[in-house]
Amino acid sequence: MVENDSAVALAPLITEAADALRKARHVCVLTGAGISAESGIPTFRDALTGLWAKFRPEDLATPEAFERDPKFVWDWYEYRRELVRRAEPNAGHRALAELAGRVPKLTLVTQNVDGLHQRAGSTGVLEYHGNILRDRCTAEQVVADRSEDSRHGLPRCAACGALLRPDVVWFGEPIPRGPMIAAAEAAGTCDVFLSIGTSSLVYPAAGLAEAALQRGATVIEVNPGRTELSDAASLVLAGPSGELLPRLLRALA
Ligand code: BJW
Repeated sequence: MVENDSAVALAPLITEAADALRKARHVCVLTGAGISAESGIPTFRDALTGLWAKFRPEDLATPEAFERDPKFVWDWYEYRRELVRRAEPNAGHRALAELAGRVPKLTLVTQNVDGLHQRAGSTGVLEYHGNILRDRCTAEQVVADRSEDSRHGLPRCAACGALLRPDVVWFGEPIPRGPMIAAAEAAGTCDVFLSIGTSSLVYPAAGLAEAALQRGATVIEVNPGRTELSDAASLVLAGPSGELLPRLLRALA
């Protein structure tokens, strides 16, 4: 096979990343919207296309927006749910599921709400920002079923009739306690940290790579673009995760 220029330029970096993974006892992985881009799900900051193009995602993913206009916010989530339901995991998701079997311990933290890691075979995934396919009761704050009459208006809780919302974490809301504690523990104890397909703009998720760096871990970024993390990362693999993660896995063999 004739490799193109960027594939050749990346070869020593892939080898270096594979060496670090080979020596690692605990690998912590943080994924963001970029890993699902090759499954056809727009990244968070590219999410507003078509009818939604004139809005900013930062203005829709807030409790204030939902309070102001729940129907409008629900319409956006129903549109995105449909995209997620139709999407399939890609080679990047599958490579991470396989990587878990090749290293002594792997903790996978995802900021994504699409459930594609689980569908690719990853287990024990820490959903840092929730899951778009679940509904949560706004009164009891628990995952809930929809009442029968939800088809005629806004979705209502089958148990208590209160308004439902998507079970995701909006700006200004706390990260669910279980995933937050487990992710902090993994970032603080891993020897290799992989940051994949995230702009590293949103905290506290972006702080996980910083914690790993401070503790002396090798931090490897996989992303076709530069991010807030790129300058500090130990290694930057510049390219799409659906190509580079399978390549990294092959180099590990
Ligand atoms: C590819 C690719 C390919 C493309 N392959 N890559 C400290 C400092 C400053 C601010 C704060 C701070 N601490 C907290 C804040 C406030 C705020 C925050 O971070 N704001 C920033 C905008 C500055 N954080 C919060 O509010 C958080 N809560 C909190 O801190 O609570 C405190 C609290 C404590 C106790 C009580 C009460 C409160 C909550 C953050 C919630 C984020 N939620 C969202 C929405 C989820 C639901 C939904 O999807 O609708 O999560 S926002 C959005 O951003 C979403 C994402 O998970 C998250 C991260 O985005 P991500 O994944 O990085 O996507 P993109 O689009 O930004 O980047 C995609 C990347 O992929 C790009 O780099 C591309 O190049 C790359 N890419 N193709 C690989 N093929």
